[in-house]
Amino acid sequence: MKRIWLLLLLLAIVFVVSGCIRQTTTISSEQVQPTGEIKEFEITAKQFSFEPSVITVNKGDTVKLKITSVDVTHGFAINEFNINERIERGKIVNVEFIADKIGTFPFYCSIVCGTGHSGMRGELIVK
Ligand SMILES: [Cu+2]
Repeated sequence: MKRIWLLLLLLAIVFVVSGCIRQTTTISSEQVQPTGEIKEFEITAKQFSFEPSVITVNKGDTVKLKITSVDVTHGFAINEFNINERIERGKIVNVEFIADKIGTFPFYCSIVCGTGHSGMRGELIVK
């Protein structure tokens, strides 16, 4: 009887893990046609959030981010676009990339900045 529960638990874990993986799966095509559109966003990092926390663009857009911190040093990272910047207080960091994949990509603070650090995240949505 115990074995069955163990098996069910294992199945549940596999299910949850595969669900997490699917969330970050991206649809990409080899040929990306740039739309020629430039989407600019000013992002403010502070303990413990990004403002705005959701950025929406279209596939092929050139995305320009101007990121600043108003308190301590933060990080800004989007794994799928190989972005990982150090955002020091009061300095503007410019990030530019082409949104060449469709999907929802988490961005997050990559430098430990205090107790709420792990919750400091947002989303880049590419349609
Ligand atoms: Cu942080």
